[in-house]
Amino acid sequence: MMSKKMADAINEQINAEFYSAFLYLSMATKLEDMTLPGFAKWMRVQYEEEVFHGMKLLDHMVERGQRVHLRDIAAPPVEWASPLEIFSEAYEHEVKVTEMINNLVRTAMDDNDFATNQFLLWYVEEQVEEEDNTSTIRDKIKLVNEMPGGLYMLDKELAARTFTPPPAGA
Ligand code: OFO
Repeated sequence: MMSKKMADAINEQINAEFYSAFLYLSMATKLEDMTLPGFAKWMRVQYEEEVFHGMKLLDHMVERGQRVHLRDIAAPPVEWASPLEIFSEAYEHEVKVTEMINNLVRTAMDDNDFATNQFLLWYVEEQVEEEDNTSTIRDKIKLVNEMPGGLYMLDKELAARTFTPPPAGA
């Protein structure tokens, strides 16, 4: 049986994942506005990933017989000065999300809630990838900013990203 404290914390995380989705969707529209369709496509895929993260938590709550409390999602920012600013902020955001996931794991461990702890390990691994993806793109932008046409090349590279939901049970 999941404790109330654990259920409240997961409900909060569901909200945080949907906020992440909104944040990245807003970043995607700003990148469209900067005429960087490949960067925007990458962010749209990131939006889909965040919705998946939220839904995976929601499904786990349902499976464990817990009530899901959907809350207001805060409005994300709409303006950034450059793609570098966007990806730096995305990386910082992911660092914060990692801390939130770590706190959830701590709560599950304190509760001796082995099922939730096991379930959360997927998110622990996912956060390694989330931080790596955003920091790698941030660093590539720094590299190519020195070269004419560099952003254009990077835009082409990022356009290739597609969303593939992990197999059921993954
Ligand atoms: Fe859901 O990992 Fe990003 O925020």
